[in-house]
Amino acid sequence: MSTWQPRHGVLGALSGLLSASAALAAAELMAGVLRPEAGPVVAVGGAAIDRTPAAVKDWAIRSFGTHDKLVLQLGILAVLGLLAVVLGLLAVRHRRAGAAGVLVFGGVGAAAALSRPDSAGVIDVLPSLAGALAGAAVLWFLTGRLTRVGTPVGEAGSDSAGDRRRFLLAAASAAAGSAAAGALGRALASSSGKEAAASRAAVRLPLPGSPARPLPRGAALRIRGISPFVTPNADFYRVDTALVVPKVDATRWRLRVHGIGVTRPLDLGFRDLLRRELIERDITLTCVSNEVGGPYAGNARWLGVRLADVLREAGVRPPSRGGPADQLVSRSVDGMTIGTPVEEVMDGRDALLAVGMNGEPLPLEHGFPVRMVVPGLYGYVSACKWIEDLELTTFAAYDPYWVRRAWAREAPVKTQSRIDTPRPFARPKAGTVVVAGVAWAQHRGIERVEVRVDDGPWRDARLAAQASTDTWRQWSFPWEAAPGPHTLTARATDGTGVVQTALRTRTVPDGASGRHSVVITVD
Ligand SMILES: Nc1nc2c(c(=O)[nH]1)N[C@H]1C(S)=C(S)[C@@H](COP(=O)(O)O)O[C@H]1N2
Ligand SMILES: [Mo]
Repeated sequence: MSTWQPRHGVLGALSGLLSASAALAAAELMAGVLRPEAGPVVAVGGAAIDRTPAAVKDWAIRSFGTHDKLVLQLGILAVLGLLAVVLGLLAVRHRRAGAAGVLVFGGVGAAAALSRPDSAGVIDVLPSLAGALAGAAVLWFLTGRLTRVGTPVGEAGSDSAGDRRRFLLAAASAAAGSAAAGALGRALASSSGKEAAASRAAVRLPLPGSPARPLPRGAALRIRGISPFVTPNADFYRVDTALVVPKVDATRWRLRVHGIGVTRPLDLGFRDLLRRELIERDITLTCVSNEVGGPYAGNARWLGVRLADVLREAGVRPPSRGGPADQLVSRSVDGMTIGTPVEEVMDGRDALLAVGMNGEPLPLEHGFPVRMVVPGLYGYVSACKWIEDLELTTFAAYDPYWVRRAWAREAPVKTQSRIDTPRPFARPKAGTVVVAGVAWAQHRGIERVEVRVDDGPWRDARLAAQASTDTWRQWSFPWEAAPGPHTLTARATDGTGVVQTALRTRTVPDGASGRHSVVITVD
């Protein structure tokens, strides 16, 4: 081996980075052929999400919102780049150790893929394996060239300029090869979702046998800055653990219904669902990770079949009528498990197996072809997207995904109100300022919203007409604002007379409580 020179460091680091690119590209290509979910970045990211403590998950959602997944993947790439540089530097001195290091990281990717709840078994090892071999080979090859670059003139076999050219040529080939393989892998991965998109485009949603009640006049206020009564699909919040949106072909979709107390197990296809009586309902969905005043709530017009009817057809009785199962566990194609009380699903509320959202088939991100929606319960205990299995069991016998991660077994939505306008730190002019927002207490309804300015008395806001107790309700409060800094606070009272508590709690384990305040300055 030649004497070490500073530029060996630079070229070693470059070799490491090229090796990592080759590894990722080969893995993406293999994943594109087999299963996009098994690509190492997605697998490691997914495994990281699975192992994320509730508080960290919460922090990520709070800090990065819907970009949490992008941030996670960029973080993984950054760590990988750093490790690649280290391995490249190591390989300059110890070629074998460098290449072996790459293989070890391939092992980490493979283990991560195998550990995912939706793992397809050994084939999920192949992308990381292909990546590890390609990466190790590139590192081995490049650092082999490198040891000759810069050999002092006069030593046997030296041809410094020629060797450097050969190294750079090899490096450029590795880079070009990786780019090509990576692009091909990406193209294959995106075409793997084509059947799902095509089957969605082919869906003709039947008219509901039981349409949603027409919106009462005055249920949708038109106030600048307020959340619209119906959240357009494109603006509807998205919270899930899927780094790659599951692409389900509706023509091949099946839903099994089985478990204790099921006397007639069912196996339904998408057409079977569409042939049943469909009901259409306005229901507000909220996430347990929503902070007081946060954005993870949305209201949509859902179309679907009554989940209780399907369960009854399978022979299921609720616990109050002697049924042995108190928990309904829904499973998605991506391995999510969600536990819902059978009693609530069958108590007459509009629990749905939804196929439509605001007049179109479910968007892929919101669970196409079928998801659950249950009024009154947070999404993580009710709203399984990309559903494929319903199992009747007990709370004692089984803990679903989030319950194993410190969240509560049962989680009814807490009464909340949110000030949409004015925004925090706004500077409205003195005079009439319209304070407005939304309040929700699904399945109990909103009876009253009050607003307080600074430490003044609580005063009634005007409520929009109530569309249903399962939806949020808009409210407004015309305020004669005097110049200076002010704190606006809102509180709601639900249909059972319970006033939104001032007691602040964190989102873990069963949803944030407390009142939303906004600080502004009136000019
Ligand atoms: N398959 C699957 N379904 C899921 C989740 C998930 O991670 N995977 N997240 C749940 C949570 S926590 C919420 S709040 C709702 C959010 O639904 P949305 O993304 O359509 O708003 O979906 C629920 N259903
Ligand atoms: Mo959620």
